[in-house]
Amino acid sequence: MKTLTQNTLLLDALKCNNHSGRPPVWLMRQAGRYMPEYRAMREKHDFLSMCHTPELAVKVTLMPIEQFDLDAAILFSDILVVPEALELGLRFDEGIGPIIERPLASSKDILNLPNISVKEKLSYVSTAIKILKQELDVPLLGFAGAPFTLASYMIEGRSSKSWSKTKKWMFDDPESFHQLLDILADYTIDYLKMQVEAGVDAIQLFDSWAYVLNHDCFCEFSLRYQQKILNGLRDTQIPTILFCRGSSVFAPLMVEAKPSAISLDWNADIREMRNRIPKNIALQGNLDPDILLASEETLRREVQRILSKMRGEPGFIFNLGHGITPQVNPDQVRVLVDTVRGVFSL
Ligand code: 1CP
Repeated sequence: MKTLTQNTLLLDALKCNNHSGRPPVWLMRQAGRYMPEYRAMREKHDFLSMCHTPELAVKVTLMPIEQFDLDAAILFSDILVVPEALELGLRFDEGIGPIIERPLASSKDILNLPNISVKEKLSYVSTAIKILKQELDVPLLGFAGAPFTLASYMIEGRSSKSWSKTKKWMFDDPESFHQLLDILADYTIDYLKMQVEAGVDAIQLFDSWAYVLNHDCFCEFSLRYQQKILNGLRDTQIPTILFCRGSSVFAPLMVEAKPSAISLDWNADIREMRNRIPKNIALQGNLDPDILLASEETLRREVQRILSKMRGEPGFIFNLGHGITPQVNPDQVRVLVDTVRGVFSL
């Protein structure tokens, strides 16, 4: 049994203090449907049972760590366990994705949200983290969804292209929308503090749908609550990563929330971003996830391209701009990781 985190590359990079000569590498959705072992487990268990059962969540979290030389693990769970804990009903339908069974229809529904103890309702997450910390020799990332993204699912009831119900509510009744975001921010602080107490080494906050917002609404309805959460965690000293889709546009604003790192999509030139974002904030990401579908040679070349743009940067974490897609061949993940680790060089 291992009890020490021996590989500190990720934590060093989050402090902008990685002088090892190569960046740490981990991948969003590194445990997922592209892995045959994951699909085999999904034949026996539904997705939510896997999240709810610590032994299964631990097994899935470890799957990519056992196969690839990744420098960090990310807890296997989902951002939507928070709305589930708020008793809105959650299921995942094949081919559709998440369904919130009792979405919020009006401001009255906010008042009817139950007053819950996150520690009690989501204690299975804490149990999984404690087991993982005994097993891992790389840092463990915890995570949560940011309030705007959680509110979007809670209002729409499912994934949407436009999130128009959410935006209509936000524009027509900003006061109650803020009330909802504020409640979600408080629960998220409790949830992430619980993860920190259980032993995670860093956390990532996902505001996946913030990119549907215009500049001013991003500041008012997304960034303000990211900032509230990071401020609420400040006394724990946990390193934090902020992820938004659309981060190319919003990254310079996200600096205000003072995260340890900002996770970039693939639309920006990471070198140019490095010049714009203060040097005490690390950068993560930037590889187009679809490059994993291209030939091995092209993949290696594109990984090298980012590596050479960021050579010598003490605050850089290699990652994709968003999660791995189910069609990816796991051999390509090995090629990516090996290229970052310097096993291949052109
Ligand atoms: O087996 C299956 O069918 C489930 C597929 C799956 C997986 C593997 C879902 C359903 N969630 C997850 C795991 C997951 N989700 C992780 C685990 C850690 C990792 O390996 O990265 C994390 C961090 C998430 C976070 C998450 N869930 C986000 C934020 C990140 C992002 O992708 O933008 C969001 C938006 C969700 C909601 C969600 N969960 C699953 C689906 C299909 C969706 C909907 C996505 C959408 O609306 O398009």
